[in-house]
Amino acid sequence: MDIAIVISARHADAPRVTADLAVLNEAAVNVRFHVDLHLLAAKRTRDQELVRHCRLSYSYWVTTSHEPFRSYDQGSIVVQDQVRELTPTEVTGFIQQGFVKIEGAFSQDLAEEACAILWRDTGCNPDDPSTWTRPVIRLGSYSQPPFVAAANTATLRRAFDQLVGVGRWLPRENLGTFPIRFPSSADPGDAGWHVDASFGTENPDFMSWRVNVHSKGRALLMLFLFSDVGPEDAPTRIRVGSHLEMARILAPAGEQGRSLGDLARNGFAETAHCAELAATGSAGTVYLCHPFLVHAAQPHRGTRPRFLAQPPLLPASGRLELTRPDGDYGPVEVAIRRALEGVVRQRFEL
Ligand SMILES: O=C(O)CCC(=O)C(=O)O
Repeated sequence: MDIAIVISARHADAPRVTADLAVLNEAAVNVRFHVDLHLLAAKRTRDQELVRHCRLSYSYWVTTSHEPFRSYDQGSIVVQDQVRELTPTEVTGFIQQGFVKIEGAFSQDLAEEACAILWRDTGCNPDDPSTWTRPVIRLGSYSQPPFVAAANTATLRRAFDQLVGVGRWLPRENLGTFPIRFPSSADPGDAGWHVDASFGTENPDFMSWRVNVHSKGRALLMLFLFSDVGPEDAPTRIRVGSHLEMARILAPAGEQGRSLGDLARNGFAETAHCAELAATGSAGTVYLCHPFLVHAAQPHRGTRPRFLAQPPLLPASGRLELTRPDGDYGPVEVAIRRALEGVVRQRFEL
C-alpha cells in the first residue's frame, strides 16, 4: 500500500532525514522524496511564512503493507497535510451529478512549481503573449515531485477511498496529459463532447479506443486545475448527470463496449438535454468525475493561459465491479447500478 507521510524535521540535511525514516520500522520497499533543502534549512528560522511554506514542501511516499495513513514523530514537529473528507452530501452529489469539486485539493505552491516546469516545455514565454501562437499545446506525462505530490495529497487519497473504495485504486505516479490552452480566436479543433475512452488505447487511431459499462481501465476522470480558471479561461464543460445516460448506452454493448468513434457519431446527442457546467476554480482545485461523464474543452477567451491535467484514476482490479456478493459498492459503481436499475439491469445481468 502506498502511504503519504508528511514530515517536518529539525534536521537540515537529507541523510539525517533518510535515517529518521528508518525508525518507521516499516518494511518500506519504495520511498520517494520531495524535499526542498533550502526550505528545510529555513525551517530553523522563526520566519512564519517560510515555516508555513516548508511544511507544504516535505512529502514522502512510503510503500508498505501496513495501514493507509501514518504520521511520523521523532521528537520533531509533525505536520500532516490537512485531510478534508467528502461530506455525505458531496458523495450523493457525485452519484447523481457525476462529479465533485474539491477546492484546495493540492497547494498553490505545488501548482506554481508545476507551471514553471510546464512553461519551459511549451517553448513560450510567460511574459510575452506574442509567443503564445497556438490555441492549445498538449504536453505528456509529468512525474517530477510537484506533479506526484499534487496527485497524492491526503485529501485526494481519502476522496479516492470514499468514491472508489479502499484498496480499489492505484496511486498515480504521473499526471497524464496537460492540454494547455492559450487565449486565441483560432479554433482549437479538439472541443467536441466526449467521454474519455479507457481501453484499446494501443490502437493508433484514438477514435477506435473503447469504453465499456464496467469502465475497464478507469475508475475516475480527474481534472486538476494548475492555474486559476475563470469562466473566460477555457474551463472544461461538463454535462451534469450525463454519466447515468452513458451507463444506459454502454450496458447493451457488454464487455466489448463501444468505440469513441461509434459513441461520437451523433455528437453525444443523448446527453444534450443535461445542464452544462463550467469547471472553474482556483489553482489547486480538483474535479473528481465519474468515468462516464460527458465533457468538452472550449476556446480560451481570457488573458492568461490555462494549465490543466486530466489523468484517469486507475482501478486496482482493472475495472469497476457491478456485482459484488457482499454488496460493498463504491459510489462510482453505485451510480452505474442506479442508472441501470430495473429492466435494463436484469436484462444484462449486472
Ligand atoms: O482541455 C479541456 O478542457 C478538456 C480536454 C479533454 O477533455 C480531452 O482532451 O479529452
